[in-house]
Amino acid sequence: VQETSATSPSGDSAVRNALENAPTTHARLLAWVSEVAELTQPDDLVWVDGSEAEWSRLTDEMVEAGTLVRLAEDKFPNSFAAFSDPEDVARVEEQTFICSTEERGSGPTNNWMDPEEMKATLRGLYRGSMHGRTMYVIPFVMGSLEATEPKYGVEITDSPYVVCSMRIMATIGAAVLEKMTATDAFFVEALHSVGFPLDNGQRDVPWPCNETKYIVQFPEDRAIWSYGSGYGGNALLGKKCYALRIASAIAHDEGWLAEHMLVLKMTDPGGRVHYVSGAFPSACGKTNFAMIQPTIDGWKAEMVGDDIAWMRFDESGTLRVVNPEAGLFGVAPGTGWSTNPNAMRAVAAGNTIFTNVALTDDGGVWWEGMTDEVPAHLTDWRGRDWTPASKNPAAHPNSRFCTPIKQVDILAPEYDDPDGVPLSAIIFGGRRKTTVPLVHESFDWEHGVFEGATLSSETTAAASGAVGVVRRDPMAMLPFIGYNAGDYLAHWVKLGKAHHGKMPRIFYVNWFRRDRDGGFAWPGFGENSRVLKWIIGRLDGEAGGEQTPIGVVPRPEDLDLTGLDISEQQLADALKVDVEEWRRELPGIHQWFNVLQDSLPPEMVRQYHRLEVRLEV
Ligand code: GTP
Ligand code: SPV
Ligand code: MN
Repeated sequence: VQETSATSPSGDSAVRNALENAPTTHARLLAWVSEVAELTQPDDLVWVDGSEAEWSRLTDEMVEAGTLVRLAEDKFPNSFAAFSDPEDVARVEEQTFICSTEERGSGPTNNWMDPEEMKATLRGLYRGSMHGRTMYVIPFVMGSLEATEPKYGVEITDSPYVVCSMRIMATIGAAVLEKMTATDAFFVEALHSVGFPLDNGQRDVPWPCNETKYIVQFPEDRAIWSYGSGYGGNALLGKKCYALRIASAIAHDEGWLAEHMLVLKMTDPGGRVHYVSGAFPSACGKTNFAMIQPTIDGWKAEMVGDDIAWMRFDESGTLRVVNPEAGLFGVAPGTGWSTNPNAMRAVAAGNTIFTNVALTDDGGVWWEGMTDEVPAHLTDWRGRDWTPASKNPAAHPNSRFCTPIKQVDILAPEYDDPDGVPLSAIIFGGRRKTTVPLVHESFDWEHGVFEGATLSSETTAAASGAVGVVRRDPMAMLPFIGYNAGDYLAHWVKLGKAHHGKMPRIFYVNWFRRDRDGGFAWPGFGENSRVLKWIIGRLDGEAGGEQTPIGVVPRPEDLDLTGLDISEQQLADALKVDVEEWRRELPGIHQWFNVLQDSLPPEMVRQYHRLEVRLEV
């Protein structure tokens, strides 16, 4: 991509006009928007109002431009499919930076560059990067606009796909801008450009992006600068960049937690309610667990959130949790009528943007695992003819559906309560073929934090790079901690001490263990409700279990297996704690702790030694 020369006069005056007629008097916002326009040289500037009319206009324009395909109205009303550049399909962790002033502030697990140096590099890339395009200004709030201190942001982007996706994922537009202006509120500056300027008269491509990509957080400025990618967490900046990386840094300063967690409400047959959260790495089952369809009698599950949780203590010291998002950006493959009917109903209600799924010949979408029956012919995510004989999957493994949360019919009515819901249990989980049993309970908070700190999982297609490699992913936050990872673990330890006796109990699950034949040992999905019942039984002092070196594990008789088709052998494979396997786990944990060096909290070293003792090494 070449640097472009001077902007066209019409562009200049259109932008000036939009600035003069801005729907806000927020001084910092106006100054920032004109500064960015000056730098990026867009042809036009639009203040996004979040209206239905605006959505229609933008989706029409994107259909016209070939960015979106309109789906059949009778199947997926007001819904669209987008297809990204094949080089822009997932988060780019190797190009994601935490640019704190001191390198230590970013910690050993994040990429770091001096903030001034990074800003100079990025200014060079942003110079003229919106030429030939419209610059959109999206006021948004993460969490409730009615919160005591609403968490505002403004995303500037040159991607209409981002505008429409942000409209689903967050509360955006005129009402947000009005309140932000009236209270002269602080907002997080979130700048995004696809990095594909157009020369005068140059034809656009369906999915503009740039080979050079940077996803940069400046935690001290509470600012985000993203360049070169149009996909998901790289570009919808309210999500990972704000609600996790920037928010975790704010939370560290203010004594709360911003986590990569689902939140689920369970009501037992007696009407008792428990809220639980689950931290599983990307593409490891949060959305599915959040939308679980219980297979056990009398239990009801409702969803509060499927990806991000903000957890704060109320005056009584109870940990309460809020889902800051307004939509789902869910993994499509594996989501089907048998595995996750609640998600299928939500997307079938329409108003959805699918990205990198396959198209059916009758204007619908399909992906691996959606239906048991595989269509005889599809157009795959790269626009090629596809049949069941084709070698490649029809949908990209990280293809996604972007759907308003309100379309989830099992949504808990209190899902958007600004005060959140009280949390009873935290469940860590990873994707491991071996070693980690179906479920166990940690001994106490500190041990639970150790279990979260040493969480391991096989990498997935949610990030670019190798898939299936076991890595440590503390609290499922490895790519999302906005500051030093050792300090992050210390923050968890500290909160447990400060709120001793009031913290949620900590559990650990693995839906992905293999049996001796190589298949999944546990059927998963709705059957995970049996595990939830055991967890809640532990909270209520009703469920038994066996002490093992890693924690308390249910014996087969401790689980409600009524009506479940599972062999004794498979169940044993799922629940087994093999001391030898766990001994082999130690070097990996040791190596990971070495990475953290002097920022590793002493409590984690102590827990490591206790595990060694219990494993008799
Ligand atoms: P992100 O949105 O990337 O953070 O992912 P997520 O944690 O929400 O993952 P999601 O629920 O979308 O699941 C990812 C993949 O795991 C999908 O292909 C699911 O079908 C699969 N999956 C989810 N739950 C289970 C389970 O209980 N058993 C098995 N075998 N697979 C599961
Ligand atoms: C994840 O990777 O954890 C996601 C998808 O939830 S993205 O928003 O692209 O980061
Ligand atoms: Mn996620």
